[in-house]
Amino acid sequence: MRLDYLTIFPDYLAPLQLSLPGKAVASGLLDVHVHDLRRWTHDRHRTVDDTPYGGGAGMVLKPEPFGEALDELLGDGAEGVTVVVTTPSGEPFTQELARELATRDRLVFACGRYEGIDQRVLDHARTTAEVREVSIGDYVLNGGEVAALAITEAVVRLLPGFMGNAQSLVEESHEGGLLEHPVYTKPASWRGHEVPPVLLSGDHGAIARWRRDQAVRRTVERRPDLLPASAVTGDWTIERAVRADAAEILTLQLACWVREAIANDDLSIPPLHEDLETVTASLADWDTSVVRVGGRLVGSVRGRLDGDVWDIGRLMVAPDLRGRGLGRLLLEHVQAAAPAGAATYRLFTGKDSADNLRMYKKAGFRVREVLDGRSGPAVLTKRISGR
Ligand code: 6GU
Repeated sequence: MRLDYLTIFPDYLAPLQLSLPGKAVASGLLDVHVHDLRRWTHDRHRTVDDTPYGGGAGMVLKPEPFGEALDELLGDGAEGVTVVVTTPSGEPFTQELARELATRDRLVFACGRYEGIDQRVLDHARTTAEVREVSIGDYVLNGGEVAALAITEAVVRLLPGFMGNAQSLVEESHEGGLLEHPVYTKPASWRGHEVPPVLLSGDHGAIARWRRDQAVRRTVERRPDLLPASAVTGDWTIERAVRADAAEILTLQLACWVREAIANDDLSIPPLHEDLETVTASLADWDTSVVRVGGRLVGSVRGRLDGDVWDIGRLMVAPDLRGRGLGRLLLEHVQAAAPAGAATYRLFTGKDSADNLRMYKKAGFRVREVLDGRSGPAVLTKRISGR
């Protein structure tokens, strides 16, 4: 892959010669060219900027130097070339965009400075090449050079032959849609802090479940925006229930448990017989969460500690939104909410509620017993990993 950088601070890009990209250059995988934008100026002062039309603070990078530079670098044929313009007003740089850019033959980075580059430079470049205006996050840097370095590193490490270990690429944060689980190495005990025992157990299944659990926990806590928003259409929120939610919870509960009653041929199940007062009172006893999509309450779940057991109950999803991962999301959410004292998750469902049983088993729950009564109910439990 060929990489070109247009900048007024070429020295800023010196790190490209170091470490991993440096090695890739040495091996011929990368062909790196850093260009001083002032090479394409023609005046004595080598001017690259001017005041903005329409007024305002700061300076704008003039069109002529960038225009001539891109003419020279792109030529006529810009097939397989993407011009990456680094700017805080660009589209967000993500792992997905890194993967896309890694497929290109050549990237030309135009590093912005000041208030930005005259827009006509980008409009004109779009007539011959793909142009992507890209931002690396919601903060403002003085210039796009550091952003160009960050983008370069994320892209180049995806090139075939660049990383020794392809599996380590797959396991990393963002490739699986979740943040990465915490990692540990020897010694097993350090300054009174222990490595979670499950990692020393040699039980690969238990280790995989624990890691997945930790990844979900971290994601719920730090990056709820990464959780499967695609599961539902439109904006959704998951929040702790308040008293004002009780009426909607009751309505949803009735809608959901009629189906349960039919599946299990049992009209006696408690959720069908509660009134508003009971539901309102339960909000004080349980840690209840509700999901809203476009303002509508479409799902709920609750958890409560009983000794060292985290009891999970009333997991419900509006009938018209089933099958979109909302139930799974709620289940992950309520598990992540278990307090430190909890060692086991426990929940109940009808012994003939096939969909529920399937989801719970997939999430690592196992049926412990089936209680007396027409609908079962089945008691499912799951050990909380690492405890
Ligand atoms: Cl790409 N450039 C600048 N100047 N600031 C930024 C950025 C880029 N991404 C986030 N902040």
